[in-house]
Amino acid sequence: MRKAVLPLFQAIALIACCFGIVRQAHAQTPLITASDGGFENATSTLAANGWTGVDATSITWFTGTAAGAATGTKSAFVGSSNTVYTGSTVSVIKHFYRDIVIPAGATSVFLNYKLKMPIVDCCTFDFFRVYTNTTAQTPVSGTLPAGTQRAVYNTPALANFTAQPHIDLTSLAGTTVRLVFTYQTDAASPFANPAVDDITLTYIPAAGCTNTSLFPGASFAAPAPGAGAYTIATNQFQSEYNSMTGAVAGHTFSSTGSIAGTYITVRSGTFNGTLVAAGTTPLNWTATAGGAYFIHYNTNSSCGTASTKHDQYDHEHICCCATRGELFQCPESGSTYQPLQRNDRGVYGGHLDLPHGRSGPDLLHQRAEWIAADHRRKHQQL
Ligand SMILES: [Ca+2]
Ligand SMILES: [Ca+2]
Repeated sequence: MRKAVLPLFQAIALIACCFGIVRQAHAQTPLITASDGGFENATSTLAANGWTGVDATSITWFTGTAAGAATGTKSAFVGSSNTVYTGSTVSVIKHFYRDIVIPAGATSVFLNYKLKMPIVDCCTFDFFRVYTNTTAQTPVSGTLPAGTQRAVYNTPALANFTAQPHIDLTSLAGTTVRLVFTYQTDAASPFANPAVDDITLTYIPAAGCTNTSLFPGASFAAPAPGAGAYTIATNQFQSEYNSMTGAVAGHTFSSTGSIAGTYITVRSGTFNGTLVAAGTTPLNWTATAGGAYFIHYNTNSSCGTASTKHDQYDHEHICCCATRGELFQCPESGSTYQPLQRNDRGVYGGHLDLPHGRSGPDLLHQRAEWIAADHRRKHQQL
């Protein structure tokens, strides 16, 4: 018999809209192609490599061969054109950026790049900076980005492209990050001249979990677009899965659990089938094909479970005897427990009635010599 549980846990599937964002699982998946991150496109512009430049007025960011390369023949560099690599003699703040979707549940999300800066203006004058903005924070020429600074470089001079410490962006999984690379100078010599190459952003996809206990026991039909939130269960364990049928290819769902941090895994076809998506509630995912989907709930990405506590009871009658001072757990229904040797006075019966909804194992640390549970009726939510 499946136990009911407190706190009540709601599992909800909601049709949201109809676009696909799901990626499949492979180790060390790149989110920027080597060509884009290495500025190797045949056309030497930021745009041709998938980046957006802010303020094309020199001195600003260009791409091409002028600053050399860590890999290939090209890089991004500050200059007066895509063939002239030079620092700014006036005070500027110039950026280039791109937006990247980091899949929900992604782990080890690392940004790496190689920096060259043969001229520096130590220590509070000229800088190379890396920011992460939200997509609502558009970089502006002359102003530092509004997001979070992840790295700053000022000194010592880097004569060649040099790998910089990786930046951990795992906390941004499930969001769209705007990577911003910024050049900032004063108007005085020396005139720092950063160049960047081999920008990579990689992650390890969520592995997902596979529970083996189906609850509720019956499948439910995928809610229709616009139907609003569908409550699957109000007493779901974080060790179970649901069975949803009739999903329409291309429909996007938002699966949620009412306990913060609940880790949700969606599989297709069978309960242990192909991983569709995994991540912390709320998890947005897309039915890439029509059919059945299986939604698993766990306490964390390590597939932790929670299902043994907080049993809920309507009523409980316990034969209780002479007391003699020992703390013990309430026995299971039908079992007996003898914390101390029974004394000669023997049993004198009695009932201890627990109020509705009280948690037996947590409350029944009674003092008694001998105890036997004679009836325990569990309160089932469904
Ligand atoms: Ca390159
Ligand atoms: Ca300077």
